Amino acid sequence: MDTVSLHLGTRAGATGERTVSSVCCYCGTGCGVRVTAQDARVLRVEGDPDHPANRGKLCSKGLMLADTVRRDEARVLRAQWRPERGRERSPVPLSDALDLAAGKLATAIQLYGPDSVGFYLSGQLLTEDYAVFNKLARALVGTNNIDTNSRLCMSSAVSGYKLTLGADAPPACYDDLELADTVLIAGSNMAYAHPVLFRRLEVAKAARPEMKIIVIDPRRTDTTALADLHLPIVPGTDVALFHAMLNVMVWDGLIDAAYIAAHTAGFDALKSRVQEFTPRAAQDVCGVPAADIALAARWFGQAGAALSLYTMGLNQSSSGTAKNGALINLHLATGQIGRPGAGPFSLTGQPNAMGGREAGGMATLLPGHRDPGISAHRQEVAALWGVDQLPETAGKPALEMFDAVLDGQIKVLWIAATNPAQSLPDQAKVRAALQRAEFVIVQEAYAGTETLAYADLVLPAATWPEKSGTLTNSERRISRVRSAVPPPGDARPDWQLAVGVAQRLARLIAPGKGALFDYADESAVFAEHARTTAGRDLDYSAVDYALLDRTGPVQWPYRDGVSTARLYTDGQFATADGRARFYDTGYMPVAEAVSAPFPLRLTTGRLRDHWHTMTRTGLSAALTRHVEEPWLSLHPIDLERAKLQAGSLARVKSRRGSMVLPVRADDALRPGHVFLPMHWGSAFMAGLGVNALTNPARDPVSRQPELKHAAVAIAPAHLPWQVMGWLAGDPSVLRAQLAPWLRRFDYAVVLPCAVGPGVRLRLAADSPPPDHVLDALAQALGLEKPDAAFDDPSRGVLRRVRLQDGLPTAFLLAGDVRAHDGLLAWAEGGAAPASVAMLLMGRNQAVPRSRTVCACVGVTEQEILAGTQSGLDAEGLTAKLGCGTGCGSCMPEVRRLAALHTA
Ligand SMILES: Nc1nc2c(c(=O)[nH]1)N[C@H]1C(S)=C(S)[C@@H](COP(=O)(O)OP(=O)(O)OC[C@H]3O[C@@H](n4cnc5c(=O)[nH]c(N)nc54)[C@H](O)[C@@H]3O)O[C@H]1N2
Ligand SMILES: Nc1nc2c(c(=O)[nH]1)N[C@H]1C(S)=C(S)[C@@H](COP(=O)(O)OP(=O)(O)OC[C@H]3O[C@@H](n4cnc5c(=O)[nH]c(N)nc54)[C@H](O)[C@@H]3O)O[C@H]1N2
Ligand code: SF4
Ligand SMILES: [Mo]
Repeated sequence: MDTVSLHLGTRAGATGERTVSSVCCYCGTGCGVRVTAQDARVLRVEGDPDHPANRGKLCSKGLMLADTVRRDEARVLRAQWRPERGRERSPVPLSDALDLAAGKLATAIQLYGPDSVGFYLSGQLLTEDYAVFNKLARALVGTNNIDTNSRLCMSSAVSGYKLTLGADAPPACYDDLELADTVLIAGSNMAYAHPVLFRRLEVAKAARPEMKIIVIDPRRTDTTALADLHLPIVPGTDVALFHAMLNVMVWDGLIDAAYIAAHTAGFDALKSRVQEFTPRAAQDVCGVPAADIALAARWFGQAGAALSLYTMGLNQSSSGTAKNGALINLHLATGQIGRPGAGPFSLTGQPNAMGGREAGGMATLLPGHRDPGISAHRQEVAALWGVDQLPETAGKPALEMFDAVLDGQIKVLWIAATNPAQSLPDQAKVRAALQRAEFVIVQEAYAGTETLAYADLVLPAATWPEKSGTLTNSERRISRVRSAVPPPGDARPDWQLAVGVAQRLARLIAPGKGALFDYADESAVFAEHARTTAGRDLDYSAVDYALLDRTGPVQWPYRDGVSTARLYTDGQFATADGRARFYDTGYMPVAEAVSAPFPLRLTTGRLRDHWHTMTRTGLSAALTRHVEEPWLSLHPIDLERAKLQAGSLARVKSRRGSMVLPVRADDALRPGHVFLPMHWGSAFMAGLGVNALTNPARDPVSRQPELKHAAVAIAPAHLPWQVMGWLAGDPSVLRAQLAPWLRRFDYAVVLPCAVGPGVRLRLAADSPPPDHVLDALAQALGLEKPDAAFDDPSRGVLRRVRLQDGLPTAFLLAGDVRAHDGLLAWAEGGAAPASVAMLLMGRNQAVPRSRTVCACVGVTEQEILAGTQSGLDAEGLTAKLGCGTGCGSCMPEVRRLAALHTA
């Protein structure tokens, strides 16, 4: 009985509080959460002990979810429209906005045909959202131009699975993390990106230390801290490495000939291909010792059960499909699939990238794992939807879609739940396309995103925890997302906005088709979608909301009332003859050669506490503390070679763009390699953000771009005139207010504060600006009439502070920033200085605040280092300081810091 009431989702308490079972809105782990709300307020978010994905655990991002729920100006609360470019947008009633969208679509379809419309969606939509958008695009508009940011994320995993196993389905499940004897983690920093799964692996490894963990990553990440063997390969060389591992397995007799004979095809060709990939040959290509490659092969080949976990280090590559295929080859050759603890397990990035793949939410997919290029599949879907036919012309994948916008083929672009003006590679081109489009619709939940700047029409979207629907996590598990509070303002769930436009558009272009979008509620959308899976590899046609309420989350395929934990247990694959295919592929180097004048390799990726373009995590001070600002990290040798000091500003350039930011020394990188976090874009800094630099070259099969590799150059940026400002208040309001300053300097950032609500402003220029600019700057921070000042405008120096009740509420240091740390310490609640004037002159000694390592408990690096100096190990630190006792996401770092001192 208990489980019934739990899974039903909502439980009311005495004080008007209610608790709703739902799922975290971030990564593809798909952790269950319990959201407690009162009226429209979310009071707290906790891990759901009954959810099989996380059994109550959450990472720092999940634990801080309540911090990021907003109902004010941080959100898009109303529809907005600008009748002409260059004008400001103004609010319009939602129904007018839906009319406008329908009108624009109808005109484009009538004048230029259905393929003049493009939909660019997101792996963060719910399955119901995809289902409606997909039907709208293909069955009503009549175009296959519907793609998602999964093209930047999972599409190489999709093609890898389909070309080998026959269907886009991860064959393993989370329980395999405990059952594996060897775990191969390739191109995944799961300590940061899938922390709750990583925690499970840490526990498993502690319980069974003989478990072997191999990590393949060019960087020494926190994930490598758990590794018995780390292979820091040169980026892009994974295929050579996997082939060499197979070479060793063949020589050592570690392959499973019986399995190969019974269940696969194509081994002989692959076997002769890998002959040339000796460990020695691979050592030269991959930059890791031949002996380590051989050791990895043996650990894998000799394991009772071998599990691979892999993500963007494989997928985001111009050979992403080949990397996936070459890794899956290892499993097929050794029969390490379809058994407990074994299998090639692609972890999904976004919460519902899987649901999108199921619902056909990509140009190259149709609902129920069908293919728009196959006429029988189009016919089946048309029949299920009750239309005569679906469009034949191939749809455009993400980057091709933006190319088509740029060359004028696509006129109307509808963007939902993604921020392409930050996340797509080669931003200069992306921005040009957005500028060129005739009409851009942006359906967005949070205010101030990079992409909103290009919107002609903004549709206000509801978001977590307002939305209701389903999603599928990495282990094929379908969970209910339940709304805990109503959406604010005019915001509506994404599927409802799509229905609103679809019904209006039908009236304009195909009156009979309005009925296609008559859904009573989201459960009706799900029911229609679930029917498209009947008889397919992923069959969950028997699943509906009532069943999910009764039983809790289920794993597809779901047949005869039973979830399927693992696929291919009988050795029958989803191909016509039931045999899996070896992927016979050569090794191709990265698309962009690294040579003068771009001698360094740039790779990009994630930080622990930020999510993508930070629209949500940037609202939580606690999540900002781990890493407060964007920097470029380089190996100390490269830093020296470039004549740079840690903390100084550098200009980094690629063939496509450049940016200025501070540098850091990081010996976790290989010499010649630099790393940039993906999170900060032009909403936070001068220029076009990290993707100003990245390469749009893409995989020939999956069309996924090589976001993990670009050739760059770096040089000191001589910008001696510096500004540091700080202002208390709501960060989203202040960021909007200060945004114009980002466009006036080579280096400029406006960042959320890590302590208390507010923003920090930093600017740099080669010489002081004229007086009127200094005045404007002071005015922007509300410091025209400061409470204390020490100025010397002739040298471009302003030092000003505004006080309230004896505490700073704003300060500005221009031309002389020595007082910064002291002022910030005071502003953040430190003791008042004996003399404000002395402080402004920078005569007070202040220790800069130490970086926070543990976001949950608020333990700093300095406290941890002091603890290790007094002889504490990681466990001792946890006991004394409490770090790691919240979500535990910081434990790899705590262990690393502890080891650093004892080493
Ligand atoms: N904290 C946090 N978690 C997230 C997200 C987030 O934004 N923040 N986003 C979610 C999403 S959508 C995704 S897709 C996942 C991504 O999860 P991950 O893929 O784990 O994260 P990344 O940091 O993008 O890249 C992983 C690693 O690939 C390595 N790498 C680079 N080039 C190569 C290569 O050629 N070969 C190999 N073997 N490795 C290489 C990088 O050094 C990096 O450490 O994270 C999800 N979880
Ligand atoms: N250089 C570099 N670039 C990368 C990557 C990389 O590793 N390196 N990784 C790539 C990958 S794997 C991914 S997945 C992408 C992610 O890139 P994006 O998808 O662009 O990133 P997000 O910030 O998650 O964007 C989601 C947007 O949807 C809004 N939103 C939130 N909830 C809702 C909702 O319910 N409805 C609607 N309509 N909007 C909502 C958010 O405010 C936000 O603006 O970035 C890619 N870009
Ligand atoms: S691991 Fe963290 S971000 Fe991912 S679903 Fe769980 S709580 Fe959310
Ligand atoms: Mo992703």
